[in-house]
Amino acid sequence: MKMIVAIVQDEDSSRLISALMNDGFGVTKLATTGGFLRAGNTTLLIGVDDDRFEACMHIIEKLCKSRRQVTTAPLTGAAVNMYAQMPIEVTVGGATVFVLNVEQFAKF
Ligand code: 2BA
Repeated sequence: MKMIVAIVQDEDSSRLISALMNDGFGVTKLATTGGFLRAGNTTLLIGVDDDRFEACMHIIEKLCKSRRQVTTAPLTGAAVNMYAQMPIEVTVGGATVFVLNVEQFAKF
């Protein structure tokens, strides 16, 4: 079994959760905040059996789109004085996905 930790954009989260649930995946949604943009995003925890792992990854890849976003993100360190007011453009997403092996799974 694997645990998929998928950080996705809020705009994609609703459709993604619906698609995963319709295919029988269990999903937990967390409201999270990106460290760079300091904007809201969504983190999904999805526990999947090994034989359904690829199907789950495929749904995530299919439904999460990358978007260009302009921001005046709060900068840290030496860059603060030089660039703090300059808008910058970044490409966010589709999805940032971490895959962990699950040692044990129990429901009580
Ligand atoms: P944020 O940290 O708000 O980052 C949003 C986007 O800003 C990133 O998109 C990336 O394109 C850009 N970005 C991030 N750090 C940057 C930096 N130091 N300099 C220039 N541009 C930077 P994504 O890479 O698609 O990441 C989307 C969200 O996924 C991130 O939101 C963060 O919440 C999460 N994330 C990405 N990589 C991560 C990691 N290694 N560990 C944990 N969370 C991660």
